[in-house]
Amino acid sequence: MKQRSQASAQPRAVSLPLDKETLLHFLNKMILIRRVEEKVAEIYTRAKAGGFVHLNIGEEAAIVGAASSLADRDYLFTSYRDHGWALVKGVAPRAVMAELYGKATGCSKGRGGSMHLFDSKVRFMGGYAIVGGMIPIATGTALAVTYRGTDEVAMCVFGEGATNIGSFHEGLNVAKLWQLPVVFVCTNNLYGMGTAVRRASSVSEIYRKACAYDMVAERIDGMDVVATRDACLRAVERARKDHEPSLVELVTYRFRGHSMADPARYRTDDEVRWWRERDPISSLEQKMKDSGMLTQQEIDDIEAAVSRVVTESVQYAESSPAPGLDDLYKDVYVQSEGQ
Ligand SMILES: Cc1ncc(C[n+]2csc(CCOP(=O)(O)OP(=O)(O)O)c2C)c(N)n1
Repeated sequence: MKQRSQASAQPRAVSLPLDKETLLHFLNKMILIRRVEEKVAEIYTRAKAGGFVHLNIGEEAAIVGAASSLADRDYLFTSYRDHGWALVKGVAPRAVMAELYGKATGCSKGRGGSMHLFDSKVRFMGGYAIVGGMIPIATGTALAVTYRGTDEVAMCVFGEGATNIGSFHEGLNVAKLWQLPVVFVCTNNLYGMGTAVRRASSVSEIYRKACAYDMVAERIDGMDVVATRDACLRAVERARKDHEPSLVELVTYRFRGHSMADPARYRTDDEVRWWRERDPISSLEQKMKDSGMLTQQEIDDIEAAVSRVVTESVQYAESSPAPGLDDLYKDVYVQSEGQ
């Protein structure tokens, strides 16, 4: 019988067993997410982007570690906190930025905005605003893969708040019962809006919930990109080769409020400081420097290259056209009369 709920309750220590090229790739992506998100915060404050905006700042290691365990042909589903996930799955930064601006060149043609990024070409399947709403859809995609007899994997990402929702339990049950190639990834950032996990969930170590479905589960330090990548790679391989679903809990922290509208007064300064000292980007930089794999000049070069990408993506979004009025009638389930 497969071992269940393998991890200890304690997140693991930061590790560095990979080659320089791979680690530089991770660092690059993490810095890209951070700088894009900072720019998004700025444009939102200047009222260039509408609706709600939820930032990934602080969660970059979880995102890069998990998404880099996927092959191009694999599917990725996530929540409204989706900018970083879209970028790592291969959605162009300019298409993400244009979507935030509501422009026709956005990855969802300007109709989705921040919470509904989507690009089926790179199998980035959204961007869902309903908490837990992506779980049945990702599970259904894994069922479709099984019917087709191909070897893709569906990764389904959600916050710990979603694990109290019915669809989480329905999804895990069916995934295990039908042996579907799906990896459930819970980014446990310890708060669902302003509510601490221990006040909302009878079990605050989320990975333990998988035992109800006899599912393999691990709890990982989601501030450690390498440990995250390793755990997700194990889960992806289990799904691909054995059609064995898993739940991976990534313990992480969002440095900002729930959304741009949230001043985050429900957390103490000490708590936020404790987590900021574990910033996933500076931790990786320091580890790489300490082991002689990275110089300050290399960091400066990455920052400069990322800065150019961010500037270009904003220029692209600013100069792109808004969707035309005719677009109102396109891509809807039922076309109106005469269309
Ligand atoms: C079904 C449903 N209930 C309530 C909400 C309102 N809501 C939006 S985000 C959120 C908190 C979710 O927290 P979590 O799943 O931990 O994700 P995080 O925002 O921390 O990434 C809630 C309750 C919603 N969008 N959908």
